[in-house]
Amino acid sequence: MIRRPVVLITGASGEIGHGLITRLSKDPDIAVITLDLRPLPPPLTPLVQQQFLGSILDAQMLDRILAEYEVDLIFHLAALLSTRSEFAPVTAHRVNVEGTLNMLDFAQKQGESHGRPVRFLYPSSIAIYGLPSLEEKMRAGKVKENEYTTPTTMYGCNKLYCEHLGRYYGNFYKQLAAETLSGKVDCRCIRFPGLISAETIPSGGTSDFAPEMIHSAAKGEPYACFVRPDTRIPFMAMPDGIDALLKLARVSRERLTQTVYNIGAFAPSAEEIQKVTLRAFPQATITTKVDVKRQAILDHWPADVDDGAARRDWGHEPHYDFDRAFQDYLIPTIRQLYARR
Ligand code: AKB
Repeated sequence: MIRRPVVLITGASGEIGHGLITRLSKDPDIAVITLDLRPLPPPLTPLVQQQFLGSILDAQMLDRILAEYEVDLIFHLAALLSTRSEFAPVTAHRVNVEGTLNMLDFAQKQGESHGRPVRFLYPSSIAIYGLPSLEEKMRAGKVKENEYTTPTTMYGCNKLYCEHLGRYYGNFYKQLAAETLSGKVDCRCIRFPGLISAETIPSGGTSDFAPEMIHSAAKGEPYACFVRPDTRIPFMAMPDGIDALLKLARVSRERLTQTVYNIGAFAPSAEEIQKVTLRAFPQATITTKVDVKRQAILDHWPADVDDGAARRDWGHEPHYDFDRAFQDYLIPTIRQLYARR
């Protein structure tokens, strides 16, 4: 039996999956299969070859995919985000760590069976950082990949550990075995900032205050922002996040000097986001009602990231800065979205 070559996306029904499937579908040479607990939104269904409805924790499901398809590229997007993970840390660990281990093992088996390294794209997060205090956060400015890697959330711990698992599978997997088995998984991690999509609203994250504020304003719903106006973390427009994943997936291994890359675009304060949102939607009502516990999580995340390595090694270059993200992408696309509803 000949297995069919495909790209696999886990967690495909989430925000990144939405944009990624749309982009990949423009390439007629790429066939995509997906694995998620939730079905894809109907407009995306015709864009993929097959949807597997199920869990990354289901070994039988993964064996079925292994038997039917030859996978060279995996975008492992399935995860429980930072806020949700704090309410169910053990479940978060199961999904974020055991699930990722299952997917790395799936990639290893794929690589062993077809003989080529499987590219494994892993979205990590700025949640892996843990700045000790607000003063230090302000002093640190743009943090490098190897600085302040002391996360304070279950999600951050999970993501940091899985970056290491990816590096282990790529370079040291079963290093004491007689035959060399490492090198079958080519893991590439991006530490994402908060992502803002004009088409979808996130859920379960702590950076959600920005997209929630913008979408509420566009819908004409009042919004109580759960962070202080001076809260600053890096953000990126979704199309640039998708671009980064695709760029890193395509670049040849020789160009990469590290497994894990920061990527940045802009780093506004909550107050600055509120100002541009109000300029675009003057009727909006935006107030502040600080949730001290979620605020504490954000106060440990960096004000910005140093993405010099990503720019040098594989040409990361976001198209949208703060003004362009609003003027050219968020405002027009969101207006259209809610006008249609
Ligand atoms: C979250 O807030 O949990 C995510 C992230 C920054 O990884 N958006």
